[in-house]
Amino acid sequence: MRFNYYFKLLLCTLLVCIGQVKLHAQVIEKINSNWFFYKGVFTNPNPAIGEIKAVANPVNLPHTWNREDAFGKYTAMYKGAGWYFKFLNIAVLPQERIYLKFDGVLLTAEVYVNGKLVGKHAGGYTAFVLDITDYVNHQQENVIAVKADNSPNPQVAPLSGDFTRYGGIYRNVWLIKKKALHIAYTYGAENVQITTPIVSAETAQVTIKAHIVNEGKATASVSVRNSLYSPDGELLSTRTSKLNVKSGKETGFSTNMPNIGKPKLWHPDHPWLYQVKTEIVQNGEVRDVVSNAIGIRWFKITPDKGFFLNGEPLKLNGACRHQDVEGLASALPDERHEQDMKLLKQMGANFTRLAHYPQDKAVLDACDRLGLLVWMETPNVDFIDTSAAYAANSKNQQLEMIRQNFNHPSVIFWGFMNEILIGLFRHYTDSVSQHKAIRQTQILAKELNQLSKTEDPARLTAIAFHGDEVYNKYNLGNITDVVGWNLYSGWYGNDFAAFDRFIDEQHQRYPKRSHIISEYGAGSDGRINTLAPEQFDFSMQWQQQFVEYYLNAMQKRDWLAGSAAWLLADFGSEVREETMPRINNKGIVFFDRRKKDVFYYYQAFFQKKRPVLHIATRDWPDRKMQAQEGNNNIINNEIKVYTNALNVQLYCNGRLIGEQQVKNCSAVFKVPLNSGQNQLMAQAVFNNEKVVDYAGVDMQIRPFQLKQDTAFSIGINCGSNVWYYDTDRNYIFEPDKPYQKGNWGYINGDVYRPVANRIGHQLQIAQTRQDPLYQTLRVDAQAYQFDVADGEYEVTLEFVDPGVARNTLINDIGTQAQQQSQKRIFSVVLNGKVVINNLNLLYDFGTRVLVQRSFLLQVSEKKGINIAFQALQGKPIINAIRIQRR
Ligand code: GCB
Repeated sequence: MRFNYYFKLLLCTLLVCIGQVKLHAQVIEKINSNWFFYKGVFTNPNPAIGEIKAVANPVNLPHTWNREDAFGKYTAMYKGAGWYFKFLNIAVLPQERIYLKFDGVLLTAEVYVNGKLVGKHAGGYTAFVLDITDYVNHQQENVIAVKADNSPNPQVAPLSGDFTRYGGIYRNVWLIKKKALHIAYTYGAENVQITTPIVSAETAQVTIKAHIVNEGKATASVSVRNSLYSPDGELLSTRTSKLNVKSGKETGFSTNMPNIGKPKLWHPDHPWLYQVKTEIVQNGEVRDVVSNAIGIRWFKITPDKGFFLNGEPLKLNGACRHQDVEGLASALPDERHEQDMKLLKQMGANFTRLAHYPQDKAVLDACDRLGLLVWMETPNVDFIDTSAAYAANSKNQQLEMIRQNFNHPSVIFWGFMNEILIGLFRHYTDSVSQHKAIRQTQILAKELNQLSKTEDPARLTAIAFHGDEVYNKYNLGNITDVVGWNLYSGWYGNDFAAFDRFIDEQHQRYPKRSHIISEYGAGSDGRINTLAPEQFDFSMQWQQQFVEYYLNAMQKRDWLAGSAAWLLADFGSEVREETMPRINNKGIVFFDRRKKDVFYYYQAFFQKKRPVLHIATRDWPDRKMQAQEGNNNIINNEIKVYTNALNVQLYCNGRLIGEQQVKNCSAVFKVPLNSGQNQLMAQAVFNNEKVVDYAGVDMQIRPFQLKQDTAFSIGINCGSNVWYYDTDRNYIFEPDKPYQKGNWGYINGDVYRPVANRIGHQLQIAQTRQDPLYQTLRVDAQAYQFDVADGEYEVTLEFVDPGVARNTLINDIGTQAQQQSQKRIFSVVLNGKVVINNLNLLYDFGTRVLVQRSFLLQVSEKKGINIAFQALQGKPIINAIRIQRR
């Protein structure tokens, strides 16, 4: 190692001396690879490499220690300290300064170099820069040790939230060498701020403000050379300013570039980027250089006509985005960030709300380049802490966000609070502390707004509320330029039309406010499909219905600035149970970014230029259904086509099913599907261009007369309206239905609805991954009857006591349900024989534990299969039935 170091130093010195290489202004190296990670408390920040190798794991960054445990159902994810170590030689020339830049460490960080604490940072979503020059050992290998900690911390936002706070160094780390004279770092950003104080379609003035620091021993006379390049890379103008910077001091300067005539404007449809190169020159040598991509554009928002970009109205159409991906959690390579923004563009979006925290630079770079307008916010979520320390940190995060992202043309809104009163009344339980918290929230909101305006008068400020009057009551709606509403009527709340009523009322009562829909969405689980969707069933089809309603309702209202769907992709939520514990599945695409059919609805809705035609059966290609009496070969299904064309034709297996006028980007056809593979083809004309789409649906049809079915096999999702695909058994469970003679079904009983308008419950189930199958149930059935042929069958009965239906989530404002656990003791009689005697699920197994009982049964004398329930106490329940002929 030593030899290596001296050799490099010698080589550098030689090359410099003989004048073959000019002094490089700077070296910026991403140092993501070959770190070591130790989970837990480590007491020695200056260990020898041997010590670390013995106890820590080699890792590359980005890294989070919660990649797997954040998704465990019954084990808590690790929240605490984690230590990262990197051993490296740092060759430095005299007069150089060395910095470490961390793009994101969650939640707090302490950075040590060779055992000495260099600095600390609190806030998991913004970058920070540390000057490590005086800690570096030039003679030998250095140890960088970083203690990250994601323990809940009352002084650092977020304190709450429906998203997982994965710990670790989960963004890039940079080693930066600068000359003594260079552009200063302020709040984790290079201090160059570029604005366009004069801007129109005719002319634009670019103003550059920067701070230069002189860490050399003598006053430096400096030229700051700014060069402006056109989107094609042509040098448009150069301006040089001269100034003196005293030793150890920072000096600011400002310059206006010559106006650009008829600038190429930045717009989602043509995101032209100009470049500004800022060079610090001393004695003819470039000491530092920073380049920024900028966009020439202007915007405003009005309460009655919405958002305007470059003088033209533009409805903001888009989706929110969280930063995690299946398999990687929050530790994403840059490419993944960019790919998400591309997905949004492909969807036809022009807008994204980065929820609920500042996101990676790669996201913003992509938004600038691709043309997406951005709402960025700091993570004050659900409630705040009333301490001065919390407020100070919160303001610091706001400043860091603004400074670090100031030059991105994509950013239009600075936000700072999400649903900030939703958790307040739960967190603060007595009226005195509630009062104080409300007061403090008002003060902090005003301060954050003021700070954002002072830092950046050209941007708009934004805040997001949940659909509750409480924000008006406490005057939080008059602070920011834009008020965002997160509205979920038809999901948490009961009816879709409540959305229209709520937002119209807000508009009427507060005609001077500019409103935007900052969230709306419904959950969907790829395993759940249905022909009869209903609220909160997590079917792909209810989500589609929800989105179809909302998009149309929002589009109609001119005064509404726009909307951001909740949200682009499914994401990790440490607090959530539902059908996919630890995952919020309201995504337009899945957690792994596979597209849901609803993606194409957005595309059809937003995309005006290119044709979109999509048969919405991809979410549900494999179907298994029960034939109706009298027709064993064909089942009618409603099939939807999403398109932006005016008319569409649908063919099934070569036969024209019909032609329809498209309404609201959708056409629904009643399609007779055969047993086996069905080929669907949709055809439309868009702007004289013929477009087609093909999709396949595989249909298994069970004959109505079950006696004819010699390979009888069935799974029943008792008390449910949905088909459920069990991914472990690779098997489809069908929705419940009443008994029909010759066929199968329940006799009496009810669907379990602990809360009005909700089918089943949303709590996780032990000993299975198939939670949704067991969250719905039939209560108090007298029996199930199957009129099957004689023979041998295996009958499996599955029971899960639902326990107490409780409201686990702050966000779930639809219900405040609490239901008592019910004691139930019952027996099951299979074809006249008691096979389960006095089953007491609660007592014998506990709540929400899967209990499976399987029996072999000889069916004779054409009696079929009868499963009867006999209650000793309470009402019997059944969650799933599986019968297989042997
Ligand atoms: C909200 C929150 C968001 C949640 C979402 C939901 O209103 O702002 O953080 O994830 O609802 O899915 O409930």
